[in-house]
Amino acid sequence: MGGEHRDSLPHGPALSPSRPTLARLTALAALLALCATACPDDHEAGGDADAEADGDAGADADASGDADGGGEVTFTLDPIVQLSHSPTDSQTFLNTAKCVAVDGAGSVHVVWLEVLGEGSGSGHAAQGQLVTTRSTDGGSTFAPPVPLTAAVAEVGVPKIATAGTSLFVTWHQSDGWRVQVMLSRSDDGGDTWTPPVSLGQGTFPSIDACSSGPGEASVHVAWSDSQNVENHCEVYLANSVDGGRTFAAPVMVSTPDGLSSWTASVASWGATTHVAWTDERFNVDAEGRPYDCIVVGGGVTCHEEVFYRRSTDGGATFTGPEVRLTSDPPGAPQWSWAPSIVAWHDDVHIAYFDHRSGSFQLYYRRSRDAGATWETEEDLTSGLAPQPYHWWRPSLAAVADQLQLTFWEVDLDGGSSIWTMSSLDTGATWSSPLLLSEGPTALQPAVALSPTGTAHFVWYDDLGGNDEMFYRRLAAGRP
Ligand SMILES: [Ca+2]
Ligand SMILES: [Ca+2]
Ligand SMILES: [Ca+2]
Repeated sequence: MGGEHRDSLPHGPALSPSRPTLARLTALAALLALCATACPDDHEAGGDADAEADGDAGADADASGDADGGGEVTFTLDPIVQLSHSPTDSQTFLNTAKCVAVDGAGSVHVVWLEVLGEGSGSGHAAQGQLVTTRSTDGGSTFAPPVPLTAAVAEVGVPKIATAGTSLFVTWHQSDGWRVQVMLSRSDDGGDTWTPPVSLGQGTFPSIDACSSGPGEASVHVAWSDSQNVENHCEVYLANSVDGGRTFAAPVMVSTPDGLSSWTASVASWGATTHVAWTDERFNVDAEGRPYDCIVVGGGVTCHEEVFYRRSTDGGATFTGPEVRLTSDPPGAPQWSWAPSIVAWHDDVHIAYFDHRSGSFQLYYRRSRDAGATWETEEDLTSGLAPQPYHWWRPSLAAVADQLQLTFWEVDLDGGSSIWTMSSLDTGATWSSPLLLSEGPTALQPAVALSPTGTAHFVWYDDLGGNDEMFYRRLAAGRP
């Protein structure tokens, strides 16, 4: 079954003495998160600093006489760089947030989990250590990995966002009784990190950050948690308006309706905060009865829908409707999993994978009005030939008109490989998939974009013995 056995998703029940590990979804696994790195000042400042990035990212069909020198973007795929060389499994997980980010100085930062003791599901270790590495030359070379934490019990994979030269890393870990969403910050480009603080109870956080001025940044962390509402997950969001120094108490984003809402993904731009997630409210089993994969703990009827909700006051309140983005026929749901959401000004982009056609395919929707309305869904992969066994876990990044999507292909013979697709016209059209990985079982990719359009990909792969982290750059050039 290819990568499926390596991608079981633990959800968010409480850790307690009677339940020492996270429960596991044993059937088709589920997700991975993307969190945008959209930051108005950061990205626009970056673009201004690089005059070559001034032209439209899209192809310029009549470049002749183009005074600004704009023209068709060319991409160069650089060699793969191995980031980890550890005897333990080096992993990331979940497309709903990113493990790679580019800061305002152009440095590339990557975070992952070293699995010191196996956990009960992907993306979580009974004993683990978070590590990070960075490149200060735009991804050409990376420093040796350094620890972000000591060895921690019951810990999840880290995710990262940047605003200016500030870095924010979030993950979950047990305090011995409950699972907490943690955050650590660096205000010096990764030289030093603050001691981790808890933002609230929950698991598998997604994060985005935006700078609104020197020394100012808003930070948004979304997650799902079953420890506050009885036996099911809802989506929560914690916000900071002081560069991550303090966070307001978490607000609930999804409806506490007794049916789970999980795999949260967050993106923000200005005062608008976008949250997407997977929701059980229309799920039914084979007999048509309500079915909640979080409550039941998996099974073959994890047939969710993707939902979206926005806040127009920086995440403080969610008063607008919850928007259903996928719609299977009533009584016949199919898997719709793990949204990845990003925002650039009023453009909001979301990708997810869905089993409605009989295999997992990738789908995309966009909003051009900051999430007020959504355009028709686009099927990105089912028309491709030949078809793999599945396409899994799309992760998006956006800079201006350029979108970068990464995901993995589960082969019919059980291998897996990492791919990317580009859009240079704000998601109107997409390139053919480009193969990025070379190893046998590459999994769980994430992507970040530089202001110039250069894409930075990371994933992990087992090259014999244990998993290692890999990086590859798709460098953008303009005439
Ligand atoms: Ca390793
Ligand atoms: Ca709910
Ligand atoms: Ca569905």
